[in-house]
Amino acid sequence: MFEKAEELKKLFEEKSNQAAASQDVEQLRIEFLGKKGFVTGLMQELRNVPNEKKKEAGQKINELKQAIEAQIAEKLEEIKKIEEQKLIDATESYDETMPVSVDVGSYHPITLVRREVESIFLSMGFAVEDYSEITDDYNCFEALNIPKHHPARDMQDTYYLSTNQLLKTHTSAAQNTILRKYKSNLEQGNPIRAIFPGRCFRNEKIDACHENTFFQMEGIMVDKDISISNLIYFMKTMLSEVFQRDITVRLRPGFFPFVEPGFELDIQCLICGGEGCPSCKDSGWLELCPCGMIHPNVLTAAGIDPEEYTGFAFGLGMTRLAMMRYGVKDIRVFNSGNLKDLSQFTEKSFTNPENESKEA
Ligand code: FA5
Repeated sequence: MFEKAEELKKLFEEKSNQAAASQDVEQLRIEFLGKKGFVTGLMQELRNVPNEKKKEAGQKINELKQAIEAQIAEKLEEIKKIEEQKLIDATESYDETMPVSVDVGSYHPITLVRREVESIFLSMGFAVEDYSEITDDYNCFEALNIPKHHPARDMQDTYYLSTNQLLKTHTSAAQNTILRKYKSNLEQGNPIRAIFPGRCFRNEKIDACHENTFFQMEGIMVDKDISISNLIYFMKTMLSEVFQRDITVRLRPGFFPFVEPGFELDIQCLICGGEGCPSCKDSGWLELCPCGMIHPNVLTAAGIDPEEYTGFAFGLGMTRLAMMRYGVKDIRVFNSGNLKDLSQFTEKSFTNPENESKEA
């Protein structure tokens, strides 16, 4: 019995030295420790050992079993390390400097226009703010001087949620929050200047210039003595920077409960040159950027004294601006997800430089 245990120990060591993969070790485990394995067989032989030797023999078999278990664990650990190293070596043979054969991708045209407008306003000292797409009745309407049951609500067919919230119909919904956020500027003698782009949702009848999901960019400026001249200056600067050429605009009275006076700023349609086409609903003009002087009630709702401060606000239709900027005839292109159309507007410099140098 004792000699047999020693022989098995040696046999296991020999076989274990030859094992090169984890499957080999598993095979060994079954061969020695499995139900029909050598060690199990040895245990069964215990019953033939005389009583006075049984205890010692039992201990010997237990020691053998524990030694084999420990060696199996050690061997598995050793093999695992070797296999990991093999994987690392294989990975290192991958050449990460190899040129990629496809273009990286492209920005959505709305993103391009948004960035352009943002950088224009950033250079004029405006902060860029973000605001959620889900808001509530107070922020979207009441804080903007549009009480419940006011007919002006009909102009924006709203998606209400079952949570008493709603999808914001215009970026003006952030006015109250942003005015409150920057109110302390005024106390320190500085103006409030912020723009806040965002996605808006309305239950619209969709056509070449109307979407149910579109982008606007709101802008506000509040200080002492802000007037319509300031508003017109900023609108003119923004449009001439975006288009980099003379464009025809018109300013006409417009009604929005949150501004007084209010204006509609229209751009002459750049698709048809003002002759009339489906993109401008045959009018030759496209409503682009309504604006006006912030209503005293809106300032009051944000805790700003309208006797002391005045301000302007505008709501730029960014999706329509992108239509005019890139000559896109139909607004539906922007939400189409069609990469063939949408990838055309990205600057060449955004494509993979490796491929460009190959093409050159
Ligand atoms: C508003 O949304 C006001 N909140 C704008 C405003 C802000 C006025 C601050 C005064 C002061 P309006 O509903 O007209 O206004 O939308 C503003 C612009 O968003 C429109 O001129 C148009 O360019 C764009 N727009 C509106 N509805 C759609 C639509 N369904 N699809 C695409 N663009 C739209």
